[in-house]
Amino acid sequence: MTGEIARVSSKHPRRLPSILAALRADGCAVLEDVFDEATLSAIRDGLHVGLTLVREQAGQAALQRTGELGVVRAPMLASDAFFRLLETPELLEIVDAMLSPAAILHLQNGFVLPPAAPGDEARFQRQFHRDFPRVLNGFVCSINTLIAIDGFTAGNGATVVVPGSHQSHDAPDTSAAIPVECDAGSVVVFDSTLWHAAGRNATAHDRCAVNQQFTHSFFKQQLDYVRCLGEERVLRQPPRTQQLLGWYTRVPESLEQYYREERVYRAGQG
Ligand SMILES: O=C(O)CCC(=O)C(=O)O
Repeated sequence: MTGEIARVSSKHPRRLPSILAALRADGCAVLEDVFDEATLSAIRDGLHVGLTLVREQAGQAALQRTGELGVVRAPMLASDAFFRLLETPELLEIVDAMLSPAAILHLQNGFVLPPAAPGDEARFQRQFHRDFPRVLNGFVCSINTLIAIDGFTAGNGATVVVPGSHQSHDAPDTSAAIPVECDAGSVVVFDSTLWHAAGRNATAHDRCAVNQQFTHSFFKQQLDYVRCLGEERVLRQPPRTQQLLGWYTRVPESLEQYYREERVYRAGQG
């Protein structure tokens, strides 16, 4: 463990080996300068549409009860800009190397972290947790790519991580946690067994981020994206995105589907 978070430019020719080495050593790294301002602005707009959509579908009371105010689940329902995030080569090469080209999207969530208010600590996002809380003998099951839509600073609630706390059965000493500060458009890449939390947003502005978690294709997704988004939306995407959304790992729902010539899952999904 190095105790510091590695920062690697997305333009660097050896960015991939550097990110992989940092993920193994510290469980976390920052890939800088991945998304441009036009993309960030489209995502920011989409997050606000998504917040309204989630509020309409789940209801304010349910969001309050589950500590999910400000969390936009399935933002692809709100804007196609979120599908484009899944086409980012600099992120896909990390998914390929850490998991496999057959990996799937476990979740894509938007986070609109508001200025701190009393009782905020109850938000799930603010409590130290692991996004994949299972340690399987060092086997990497899942990785996260957390996109800073606004710059992350210690003051606006940058994600805090405990470097080196990944792939361990024991909860770490969270006093060793450090904020991952980075510019808007950077991506915090981490092993999903790493302990982390959203920081406290002491500014007067929302801090926006998008979390994308990827797993091997034999784990269940957080949401059944094919059904949630609808087949028509999924089929409009490029093949790799269809793969990520789970199109090729659907479970046959009938004998008719099971015996169909064109299967709903592909053999050899690793
Ligand atoms: O919003 C953050 O900084 C942390 C997000 C989070 O809790 C997560 O990625 O699971």
